[in-house]
Amino acid sequence: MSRMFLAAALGLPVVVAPTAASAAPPSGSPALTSVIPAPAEVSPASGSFRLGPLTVIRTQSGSAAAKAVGEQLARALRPSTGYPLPVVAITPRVLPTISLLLGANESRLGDEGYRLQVDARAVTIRANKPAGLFAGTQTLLQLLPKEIDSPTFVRRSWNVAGGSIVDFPRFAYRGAFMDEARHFHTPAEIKAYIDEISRFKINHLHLHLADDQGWRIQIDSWPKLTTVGGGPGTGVDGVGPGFLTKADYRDLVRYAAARYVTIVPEIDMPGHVNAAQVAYPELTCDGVAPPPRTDTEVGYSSLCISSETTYRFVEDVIRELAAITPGPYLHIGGDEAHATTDADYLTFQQRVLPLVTKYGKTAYGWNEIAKSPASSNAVAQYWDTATTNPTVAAAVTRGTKVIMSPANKAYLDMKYDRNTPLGLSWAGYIEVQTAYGWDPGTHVTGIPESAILGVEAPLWSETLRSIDDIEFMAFPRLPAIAELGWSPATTHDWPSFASRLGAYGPRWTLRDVNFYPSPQITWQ
Ligand code: NGO
Repeated sequence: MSRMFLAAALGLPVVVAPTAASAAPPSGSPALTSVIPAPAEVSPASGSFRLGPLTVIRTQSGSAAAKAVGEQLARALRPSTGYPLPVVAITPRVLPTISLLLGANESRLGDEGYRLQVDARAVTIRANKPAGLFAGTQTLLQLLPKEIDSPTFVRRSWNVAGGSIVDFPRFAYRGAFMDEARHFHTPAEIKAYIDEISRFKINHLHLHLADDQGWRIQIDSWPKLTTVGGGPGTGVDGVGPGFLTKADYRDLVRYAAARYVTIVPEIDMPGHVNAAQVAYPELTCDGVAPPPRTDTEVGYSSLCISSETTYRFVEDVIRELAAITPGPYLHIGGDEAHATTDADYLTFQQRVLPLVTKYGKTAYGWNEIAKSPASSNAVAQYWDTATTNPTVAAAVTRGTKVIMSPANKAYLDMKYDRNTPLGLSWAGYIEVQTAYGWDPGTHVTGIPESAILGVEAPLWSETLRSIDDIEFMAFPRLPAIAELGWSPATTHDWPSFASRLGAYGPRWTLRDVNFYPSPQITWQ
């Protein structure tokens, strides 16, 4: 037993020296230090675990959730290894075992943390909660040779380097985002994105479900929102039609939950509502339907703030959306309401923010909602490019919490450089090093780490149509934002991140993920 393991066994503080690897990892097996996002503590040791034809996956007996995580792990490992990998509750000691066990009983692991231990006989992942087991299995996948991600059989040995990892997130909220309004992405495309983001311990997916160009979620009390607002000819350039039925949405919620991702729905208001007004002219002040819009202008539409019809509409939408959303957040937009006067904006938010609470959800909105006193128990999404914003800082002193998405760092729809064929550039070009090069906890004056729930990486769809387009903009920048959200600030190190990313690239290739081969990275 190493001194470190002895110390741990005796309950003494463990001194972690990640560079003191006593043995190089087995050939083709990644080092314990290669994981994205970087784990909190890594302690390499000698030896290794060999995943073989007799390996079993043992999960905490009596826990259906642990078993489900084990089954998912088995499904990820079977195609390339060709091994049967049965998932069982008890195993004979002689068999090489991957154990997923609850009851880690270690408070600093929280709900999502885990402890992973690798030696010649076993890989053991322990956690307080199933979410931690899921996170641990995502780490384990990265510790196997990259060919593990091959969709077809590969003949090779499957070793995991020895040692241990203790890991837990810096921030509770790590989000990705899809803009369904500008171009509708199908449920299959949303699931494909969930598969990829959950590998990096992203735990929320924000769906932007309505905007000027389209309405993408079924609302039973206002059916024309989708039959008109999601119909043919909607979306940017008129080529992004479609909408999610409630059944589609519930299925996505379940699919995401199985990967420990919470869906966050957004209906943007009082601006960005042209599609709703085309379907229901009574949502305008003059009762006249505006023409449908398929361009990318912003800031021209507004709900009619003085009309009671507006609040009947808003409450119906919030009630129906809250009823199909088990997650805690409901996003009400609130950005770029340039066609709403300041006074009207405040009137609107004073009525609408409490409606979200009435239906049992925490209100979440773009940082403009910080203007409203009613935002003190809401969450503001910081998309400003400035590193000072007195309005948001003042709201924070009143209790508003913040999720960081500064557009010049975290917007995945910004071009990488001037030659990027997709994307926009209004917030600048964002190469991988720029996406990685900031600290959410200190980025904005007056927004201390204690007020920050986490980070989110928006990916707006004005220029994106296919899943290939989405992947090209998201990867490799999404892992940068994921690391800022998960890893301790002390692990932040560009050369380390760049080299881990370079080693990760072939995995995307094996999984047929269309990533951008940034020239800032030495791809292996
Ligand atoms: C802005 C705007 C969106 C655009 C996006 C494009 C916010 C919060 N409002 O971000 O309508 O789609 O930029 O990058």
